[in-house]
Amino acid sequence: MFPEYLESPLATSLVGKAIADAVVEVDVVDLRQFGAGVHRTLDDAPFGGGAGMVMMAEPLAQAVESVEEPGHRVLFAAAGSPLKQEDLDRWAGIEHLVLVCGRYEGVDERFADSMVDEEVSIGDYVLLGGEAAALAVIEGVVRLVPGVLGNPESVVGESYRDGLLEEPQFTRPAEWRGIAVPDVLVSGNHGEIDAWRRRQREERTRSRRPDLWAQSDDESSPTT
Ligand code: 6SD
Repeated sequence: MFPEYLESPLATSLVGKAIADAVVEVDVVDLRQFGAGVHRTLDDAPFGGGAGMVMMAEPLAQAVESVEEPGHRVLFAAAGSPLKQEDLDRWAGIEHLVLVCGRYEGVDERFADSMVDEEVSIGDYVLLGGEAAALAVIEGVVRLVPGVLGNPESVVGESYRDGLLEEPQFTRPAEWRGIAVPDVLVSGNHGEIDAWRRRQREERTRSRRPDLWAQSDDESSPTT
């Protein structure tokens, strides 16, 4: 419903460069052109009553069908299954993705059931529409496309390497507003640095993401 919402993110930084270099292509479809009647209406009141409006199935169906290359269809909804890095890894290997962005209280379930392959949520909070979620997916997928990032080593789902969170990072100056960087990082001892980083990742994961920690290999190993 708001194609302009996507403009600047799609023109900025590495996503903008990937599109400019034709490494990826993103076509934005304005739902309004498929709206009903002279007002190009996209929504109607919910059957059964209740507050808010629901997006009608037919304009969404026509918008999806207007896409020339058939693709894997993803719909964003707070009630979708939680989006994971492995979904992005999988989608990065698919030639054509169709990302459907609803607004209002949601979309007619018949559209979701008959024309969508996967319904996903980018987190347990409520947005106004799917556009921000689509942008998150575009960033997460585009960075996996070969040639987009300079260094392919940084592409291996690094935040979820071994199922652990990343360690804290520091750069110059070595002392900032009276706060020094951890001594070990300026020690030059790479064995100790590696061990420190591993411990930091484990501690962070345990305290910040007990859900990830419970699934990690470390958690279940007898040495920790
Ligand atoms: C009706 C939407 C589409 C409204 C959403 C997705 C997540 N994770 N939270 N909220 C959302 C998506 C909300 O259009």
